[in-house]
Amino acid sequence: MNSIEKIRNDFPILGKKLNGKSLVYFDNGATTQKPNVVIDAISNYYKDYNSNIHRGVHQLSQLATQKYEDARSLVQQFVNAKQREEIIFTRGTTDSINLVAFSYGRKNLKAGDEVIITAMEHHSNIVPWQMVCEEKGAVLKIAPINIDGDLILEDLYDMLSERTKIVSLIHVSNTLGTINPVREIIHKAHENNAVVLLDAAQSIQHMPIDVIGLDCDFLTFSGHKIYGPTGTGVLFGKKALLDEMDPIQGGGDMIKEVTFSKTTYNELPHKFEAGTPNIVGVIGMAEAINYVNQLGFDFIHQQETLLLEKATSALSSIDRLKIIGNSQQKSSVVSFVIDGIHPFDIGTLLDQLGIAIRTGHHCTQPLMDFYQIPGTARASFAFYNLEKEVDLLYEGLKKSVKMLS
Ligand code: 7TS
Repeated sequence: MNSIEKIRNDFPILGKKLNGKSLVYFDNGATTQKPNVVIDAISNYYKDYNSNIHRGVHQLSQLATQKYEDARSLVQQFVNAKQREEIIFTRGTTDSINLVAFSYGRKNLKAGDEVIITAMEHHSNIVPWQMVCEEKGAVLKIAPINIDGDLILEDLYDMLSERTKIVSLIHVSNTLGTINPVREIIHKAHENNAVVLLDAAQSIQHMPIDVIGLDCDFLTFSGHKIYGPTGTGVLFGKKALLDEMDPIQGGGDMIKEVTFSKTTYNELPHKFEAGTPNIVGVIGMAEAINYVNQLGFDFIHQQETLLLEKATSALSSIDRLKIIGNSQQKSSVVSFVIDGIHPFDIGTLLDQLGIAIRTGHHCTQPLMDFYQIPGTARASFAFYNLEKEVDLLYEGLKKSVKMLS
C-alpha cells in the first residue's frame, strides 16, 4: 500500500460506492471530507465529556473548556498570530466577514469612504460590503481582472487613495483557482492606511498562512474546507483593531457585567463569541488542523500540483472544452465549459459515473458575468485524490461530450 492509499483509509467516505462505482470526490472546493480523527473527536466529545464551557466548576465543563481553548492556541500557531485573543471562533468564513463588515465597517466607514473588493470575490465577500456601504453612504469599488483570471494590479493600485478604508479580497479564487499576490497588495493598501481583510477560505487548506508575515489585518476561513466540521470558522484580527470593535451579537459569555441600565463587554476573544459556541465543532476543527500539520504542506502541495497539472493537460485535450481560469499561479481547481453543453448536464452525467464535481456559478455570479457564461463545471482536488481518478474524469468527460452532442 503506498502512502496515498494509507491516507485514503483515514477518510471512510472515500471507500464509498455510488451506482456501483467507486466515489471520485472532486468537490473539495465546496467542502472537504473528514478523517477518522475528526469523526472520532466529535463522537468522543458526546460520549465522554459533553458539557458547556466557560461556566461550570465541574470536571466535564473544565475539560470541554480546556479542549476548546486549546483549539484556539492551535489555530493561533497554525496562522502564526501573535496572541491567542486574536483568534475568534465563528460559524465560518461568511460569518467572519459579516462580523468585520458590521462591526469594523459600520464603526469606521462614513459617506464618501471607499471599500475595495475584487471581481473574483465569493458572494460572502461582496454582499456584506454592499449592505454596509449602502447603510453608511460609502462606495464599493471593484478591482478588475483579465481574461486569464489574474487581478490587474495597476488598476487595483490606481484605485487606492486616502478615501480607501478597507480592502477585502480573496486569497485563492474558489472558481478560477487564481492565487492572488496578497503580500504585495496588503503592503500597497497599508501605504494608503487602508485595513485589509483576507478571505482565506480556499488557501488555508493548501498552503501555510502566516498572518504576521502577510501583515493582514483580518483573515477568515471555514473549518469544513480544511477537513473539519461544518458550522466552524475563524476570524483572525489584529488585537488593536478587535479591541476597538463592538460586538454585533449580545448574550451570554460576551459580557463582563449586566445591569438593566448598562452592560459592559467581556475581553477578547469572548466579546465576539456570544452564546454557547460550536464546542464540538471547534474541537473537531482542531483535530483536522493537527491532521494537516502532520501531513505537512510540502506533501499537500506536491500531491495537489500533480493532480492539477495532470487534469489541466488532460482536459485541455478535449474537443470544445475551455478552461476558465488560466493564471500562472493556480491552486488545485479546474473550472471549465464545453461549447454547446450546459455545465449542469455534465455534472449530472459524471454523477452517474460516481464522479462528484460542482456545477453552477460557485457563488461568484459577477465573475460569471465577466466571462459571459451562466456557470462552469468545476473539479477541485485534495491531497487524497488519485491520478487514476483524474483519468476517470477525463474518460467520463469524453463520454459526456459524445452523448450530449
Ligand atoms: N469565500 C470563499 C473563497 C469560498 O470559496 C467560500 C465557499 C466562502 C467564502 C464561503 O464559505 P462558507 O464556509 O462560509 O460557506 N465556497 C464554496 C464553493 O466554492 N463551493 O461551495 C462553497
